[in-house]
Amino acid sequence: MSRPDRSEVHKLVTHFPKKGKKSEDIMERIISEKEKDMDFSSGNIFGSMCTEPLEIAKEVYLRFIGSNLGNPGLYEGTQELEREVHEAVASLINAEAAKSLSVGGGTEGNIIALWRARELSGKNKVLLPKSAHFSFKKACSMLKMEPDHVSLTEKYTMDLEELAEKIDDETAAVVGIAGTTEHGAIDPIRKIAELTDDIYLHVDAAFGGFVIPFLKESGHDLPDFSFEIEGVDSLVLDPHKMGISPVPLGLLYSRHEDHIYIDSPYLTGQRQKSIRGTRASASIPAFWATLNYLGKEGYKKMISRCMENTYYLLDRMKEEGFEPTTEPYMNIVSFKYDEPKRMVNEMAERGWNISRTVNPPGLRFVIMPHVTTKKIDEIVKDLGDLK
Ligand code: 0PR
Repeated sequence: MSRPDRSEVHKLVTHFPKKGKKSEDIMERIISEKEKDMDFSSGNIFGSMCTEPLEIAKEVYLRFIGSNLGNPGLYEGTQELEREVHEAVASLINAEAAKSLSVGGGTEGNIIALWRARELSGKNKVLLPKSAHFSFKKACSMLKMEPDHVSLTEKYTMDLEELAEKIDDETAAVVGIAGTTEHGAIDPIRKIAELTDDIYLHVDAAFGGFVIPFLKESGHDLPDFSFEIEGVDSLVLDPHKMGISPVPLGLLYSRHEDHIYIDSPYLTGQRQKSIRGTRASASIPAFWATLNYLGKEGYKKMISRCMENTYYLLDRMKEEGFEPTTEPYMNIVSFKYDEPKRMVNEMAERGWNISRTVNPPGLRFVIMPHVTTKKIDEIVKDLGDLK
């Protein structure tokens, strides 16, 4: 292990102020730094899975700013709202009978799911599609599990034949994705479950979990992905993505009794099941407010608008000569492009945030609720200029 050069470390340290400063001076600096951050309300962010929270969510967040469900006995009100959030979301994904846990997001949910799979099976091989988010690399590295990536079909979903060949006695878990990071593709979870029998099946629906149920209700023909499929053991979905909750908030549902926990005798709660100890919990009441404010109708409308805008972007990009990598499943769309890094950087110089895909190289757009048709017209024009 190499240590950083001490003189280098020293150069980076800002001195801790000797005396307190005036709040006006503090705020002046804070405001000037905040102005450097990109803002969802600018409409220029096309590369993020998050968006501007509702005003009511911001107000609620502030009220619960000190809330910490790592020590739940002190926060009975937060706990009650958490219980209601878990139940409400369970009803979207047929998880009424499942155990639930608030987590920091898809990453923590995926790590805990694989941890459980390893403990249950005593094995360490993980089969997952090549489209899986990089959080699984972290999970496997921490848990000393062996990832084995399954190829994708031309629709960017996991190849079932190859999966069937790879499943063996060493397999601890199979992972399916409902809404891949790069293309929004949905793996055929029902068919995957037919292959996994008694092998742990985890579904990463971090993004798609708040999209697919509402699109299905609006009449879109999308596959099942959640607990209506008997073989699904656990599923993570993130309110802080398409649930438009303030960060950080993910929800992990599991069919099994909780078998992973640590005793926490000094605290009001006697055991901890998440990776974090102290957990900033203000996003839970803030999300409770969001889902009560929008209701199913509100989410359906919001997501339908995102889909209309996705198809609007698709058409405008085609007119400009860009070819989509695949037809969009949801409000993520990418386009084949040979030099995505250059384009992402040059677009950033013009004030736009877009991201890129690796497989295949391309440009990726997430059409979140803050994106407007006016901004789509503007961004497509700039992309055309820089092509
Ligand atoms: N699973 C999937 C399918 C994801 O797309 C992501 C995140 C995760 C798990 C991990 O979720 P957390 O980062 O919440 O733990 N995908 C986004 C990405 O890496 C995360 C993101 C969010 C990136 C906001 C940028 C941003 O501004 O692209």
